[in-house]
Amino acid sequence: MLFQRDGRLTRDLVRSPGGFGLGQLPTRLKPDATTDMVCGYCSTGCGLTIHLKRGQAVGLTPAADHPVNRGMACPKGWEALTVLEADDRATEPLLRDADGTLRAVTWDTAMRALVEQFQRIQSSHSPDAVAFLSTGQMPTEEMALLGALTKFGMGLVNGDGNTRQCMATTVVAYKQAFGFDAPPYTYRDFEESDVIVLVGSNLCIAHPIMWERIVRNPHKPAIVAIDPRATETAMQATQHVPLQPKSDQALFYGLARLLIERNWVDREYIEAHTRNFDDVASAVEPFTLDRVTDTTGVPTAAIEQLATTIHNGQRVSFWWTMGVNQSYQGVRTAQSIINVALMTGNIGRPGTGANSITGQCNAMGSRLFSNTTNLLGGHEFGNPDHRTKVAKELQIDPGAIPTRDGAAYHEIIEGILRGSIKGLWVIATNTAHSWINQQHVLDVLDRLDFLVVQDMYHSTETAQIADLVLPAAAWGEKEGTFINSERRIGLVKKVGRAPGQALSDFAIFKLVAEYWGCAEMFREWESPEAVFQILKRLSRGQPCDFTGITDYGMLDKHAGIQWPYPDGSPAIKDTPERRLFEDGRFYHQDGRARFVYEDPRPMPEPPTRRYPLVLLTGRGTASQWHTQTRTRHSGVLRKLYPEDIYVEINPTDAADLGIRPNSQVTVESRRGRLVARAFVTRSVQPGHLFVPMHYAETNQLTDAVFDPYSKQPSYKACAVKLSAVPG
Ligand SMILES: Nc1nc2c(c(=O)[nH]1)N[C@H]1C(S)=C(S)[C@@H](COP(=O)(O)OP(=O)(O)OC[C@H]3O[C@@H](n4cnc5c(=O)[nH]c(N)nc54)[C@H](O)[C@@H]3O)O[C@H]1N2
Ligand SMILES: Nc1nc2c(c(=O)[nH]1)N[C@H]1C(S)=C(S)[C@@H](COP(=O)(O)OP(=O)(O)OC[C@H]3O[C@@H](n4cnc5c(=O)[nH]c(N)nc54)[C@H](O)[C@@H]3O)O[C@H]1N2
Ligand code: SF4
Ligand SMILES: [Mo]
Repeated sequence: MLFQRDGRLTRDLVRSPGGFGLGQLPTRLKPDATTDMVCGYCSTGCGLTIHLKRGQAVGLTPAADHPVNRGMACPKGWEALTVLEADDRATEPLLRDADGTLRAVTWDTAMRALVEQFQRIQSSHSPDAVAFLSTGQMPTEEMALLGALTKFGMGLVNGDGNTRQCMATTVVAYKQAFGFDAPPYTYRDFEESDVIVLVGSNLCIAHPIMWERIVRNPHKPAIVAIDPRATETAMQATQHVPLQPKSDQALFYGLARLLIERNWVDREYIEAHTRNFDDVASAVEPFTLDRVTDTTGVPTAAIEQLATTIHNGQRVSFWWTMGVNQSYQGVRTAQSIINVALMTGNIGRPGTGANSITGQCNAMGSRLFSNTTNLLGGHEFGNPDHRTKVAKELQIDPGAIPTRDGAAYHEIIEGILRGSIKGLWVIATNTAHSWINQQHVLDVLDRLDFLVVQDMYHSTETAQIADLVLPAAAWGEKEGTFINSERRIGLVKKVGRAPGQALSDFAIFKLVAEYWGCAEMFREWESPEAVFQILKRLSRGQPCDFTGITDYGMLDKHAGIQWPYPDGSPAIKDTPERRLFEDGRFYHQDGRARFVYEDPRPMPEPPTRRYPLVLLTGRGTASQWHTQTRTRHSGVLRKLYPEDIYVEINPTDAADLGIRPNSQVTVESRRGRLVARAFVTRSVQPGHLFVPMHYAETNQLTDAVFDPYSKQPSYKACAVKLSAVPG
């Protein structure tokens, strides 16, 4: 028993090791030494050396010999400990009382309220009337426990991750092309390429340490940045391709056509390792240079230059991020890039690959083990053999496993609107700021009977409208593993105590299991490391098999280990970095990768006379993280970014509208409007605006449209108008 019903925490809980926020620091750390762990912000997964005094973190430095960051860190990493100390840390459970005020309660009251409300909703509506929204920013073990608890223990079907906003497109693109969701690269590929093509990826801001790896490339690589904006990355590239938003698919079809026409493709590779080439080759025939120039706005000579650069390269790597994924046609766009990598044989060799860069520290853990879009371990809910396998490993009744995928994020939101979802549990994500078309979201969340928000701060936009706030321990206050962009499973450790009564998410899920009455099902899930062992078993025989990793100690020793690493793999020292598909075998049954084509579709909301500009959104600075709940707590970081919302405007548009630099302007879409400071800059093209996503107002403008296959929101382009604020 973890907990006494009178609300006091038992000694078991207080004394339990790293899995819980409260209590002793883990004995395996020497009290006055240093220890390495993975950073908790972006998916790069830098190693940070934590300096301890009496077992508590007192400072950090980037880990010197770490295979990922080699002694470097970005400002967020340097400041990772600072943001843990803040006045608005959630320190006790808060329950909204009859007057509508959030008041502190004991954990016992909080747990009873959660169970009572969710069970009441389930019995008066249906089990599916309660849903959850989770994250790519918790350790894999916590995500897996949440996914198993809700779906196997509490009878929920509907639960999704914020990774839907971010990685869903690539997941589908990889599954269809390769047969499994598997980013094929290792970071060394950044240093081994002679041509690096970045598509909709602003590394200098979003993944600064990956950019540093490119800077260390000794081959003087050609660097091509394909982005409508002249981003910090594009400014340092050898070629910037400033295309019109959402025209990448046409561009890559045009490139494919040109490469085929000039016989610059690798027929041998295509023959031996792929399928559907001929179909795709004829489908791209209409994408002539003139047509592609017309669609993309990129001069013919620049397209030819890009094709020539790809052809001349010996080791060409293609990398993409949100400029591709966040689109109404993201999956097919990602596959248009994969097509070009496959047809030129640029995969499975050093310095090559069709490489999607992930976003959050544990996006990859969420993709494989959150039990949302896949059944634990990259299995499928719809596959009876997979359900039987998972049930056997977990020693549960196969009937407890849902036979279908749950609703996607936007379907959950629509379910609330329709009244079919009445209870929502939001964990480590800030829906009321980050979800597309935010005004609508606030209205939707308001319709819930019961909203639970589990966060490390009580001040987030979503926590403020919750009925129940559960205070969570943060990175550095608990244990577990993250999986980074290159599939490296790395360790996070408990190097400080969580404030007040805050508990690790792991401990909160265990408590919910206890109060819900399904704790027995999770007896073996007693600590994060115990769950690591369970997940390891579940990975057996899957492409992500990591059965060769004995325990956390082994991860610690090697600064993380990339999957796959099945039982019997060679020693890590003999294969320190590994890329996929070196043998030319993909995960489809026939071992072949697939070319995929579909006609590009028109923009859902093109500019019109009333809304003549295209609004782009994305990351603003290397010092801001998403909805700013964390980064705004560091004075150092605050000095590095503009406090108030701003909009990037081309000088031509500014002059046309009589807008002076730094004056106040209004940006308005069909859904909402915001007032921002005018940042007049040539980094955006005439006809485009850019507003960073870090300010709460941004998503009042965005348009809720989605990729049909991945259901990922299209955050990056909608129609707006701009005007000067009088006076
Ligand atoms: N500092 C910082 N770093 C972060 C994050 C953060 O919040 N702050 N978040 C992390 C997360 S979760 C993610 S997902 C990544 C995101 O990393 P990125 O995807 O690199 O960042 P974004 O700025 O969202 O988008 C990248 C670029 O896409 C361009 N773009 C827009 N539309 C199009 C288009 O149609 N075609 C092309 N080719 N480009 C287009 C934008 O101009 C932008 O420069 O960053 C991670 N790293
Ligand atoms: N317009 C526009 N909107 C976008 C995007 C865009 O490019 N443009 N990008 C989208 C993308 S790619 C992403 S990934 C999303 C990100 O959107 P969100 O996930 O909403 O952003 P975060 O601010 O990272 O929210 C994470 C929350 O978890 C809390 N937290 C941190 N660690 C823990 C923990 O260990 N436990 C618990 N319980 N809580 C914790 C933080 O305090 C914070 O409130 O935004 C999306 N929204
Ligand atoms: S690049 Fe990413 S992982 Fe590295 S220190 Fe910065 S935020 Fe952390
Ligand atoms: Mo993301």
